[in-house]
Amino acid sequence: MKFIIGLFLSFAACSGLCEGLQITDAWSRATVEGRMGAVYATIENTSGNPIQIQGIKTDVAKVAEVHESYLDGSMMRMRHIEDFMIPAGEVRKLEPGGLHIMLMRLPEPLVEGAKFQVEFDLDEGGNITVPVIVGAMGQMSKPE
Ligand SMILES: [Cu+2]
Repeated sequence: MKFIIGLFLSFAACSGLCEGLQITDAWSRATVEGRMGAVYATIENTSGNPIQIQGIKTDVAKVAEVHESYLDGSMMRMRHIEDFMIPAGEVRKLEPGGLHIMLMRLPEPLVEGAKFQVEFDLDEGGNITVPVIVGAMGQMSKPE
């Protein structure tokens, strides 16, 4: 029985990719001309080592970086997290009001219903490309 469970777990960890980092449920919101966008997702490190995201690339924005929203008194502010690290076995949720991938200098606004891709470069040399779906403006969770 132990053997069967072990087998199942190793399959689950490798569905889609075996890099050790699983990025799922990525979504974004429609934007207005000249404004920034954001990508939200669930990032899980299924490996036994910490993994750092070193760079993020996408065709829809000239700059993409990890940000964290935080409350400064009553003001919502954001800071850039330069070395975004996911400890071994941990999950980081990127969601409105918290961690997010900021998309800056968008040549074109993001349109509801569109799809695009984001590429994550990892410190161990690999990279992961993730599909992102664009929801409505003001959407608070992944579009159906
Ligand atoms: Cu931001």
